[in-house]
Amino acid sequence: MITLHTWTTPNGRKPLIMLEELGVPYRIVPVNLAERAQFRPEFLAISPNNKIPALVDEEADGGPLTMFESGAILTYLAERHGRLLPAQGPARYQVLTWLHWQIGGVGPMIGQLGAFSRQGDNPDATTHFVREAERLLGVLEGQLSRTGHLGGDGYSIADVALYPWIVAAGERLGPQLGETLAGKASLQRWLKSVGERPAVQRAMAWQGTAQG
Ligand SMILES: N[C@@H](CCC(=O)N[C@@H](CS)C(=O)NCC(=O)O)C(=O)O
Repeated sequence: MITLHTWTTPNGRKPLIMLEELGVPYRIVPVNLAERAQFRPEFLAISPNNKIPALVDEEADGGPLTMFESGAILTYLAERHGRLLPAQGPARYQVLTWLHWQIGGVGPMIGQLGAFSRQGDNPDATTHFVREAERLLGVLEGQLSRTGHLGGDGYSIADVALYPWIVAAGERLGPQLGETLAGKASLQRWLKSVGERPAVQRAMAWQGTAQG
């Protein structure tokens, strides 16, 4: 059985989307960040970087597996179940390229923009992260106008990783990014098509309760 330690944040929803897409049995242990549960010893034993998500697979090939970092978790689940990541060739590395672009760029930059916008006391930092987020959204629009999905023609773990971040940007950063997001036709088409997937809808609806 897979146990996912997670919370209702964009990074936390990525593996939840993936598990719903796969349709495999899993249970959820909520790690309430507002209660600083990420610093409890039992969680740090699984995720020493004190960040969600983390995953434990008791039945992994070769013995029980414990891991953190959303990109590593998505790659593991995709390989284990042979889904949402081409097995080889250029198509595989395209997906991995855009997965890493999300994890190294979109997540941290939009995350920092959110933090500085909430604090509201550092306009230079806010301006810096707005510019960087706008740049990344421009790169994204270019990619999505060439390909149907982030990592190529097919829906993949790159889309799984990106979707909760774009939803969060739209919901929480309207004053900073609303116009930029609304003006990007390919991004809006992609957002609608990924958002219509039943697995995505189930994962995005999770409200932080224990499950399984
Ligand atoms: N690179 C990590 C980032 C994970 C991350 O930033 N998680 C945030 C929530 S979205 C977290 O756990 N923050 C708690 C903390 O920093 O104490 C990943 O992709 O898994």
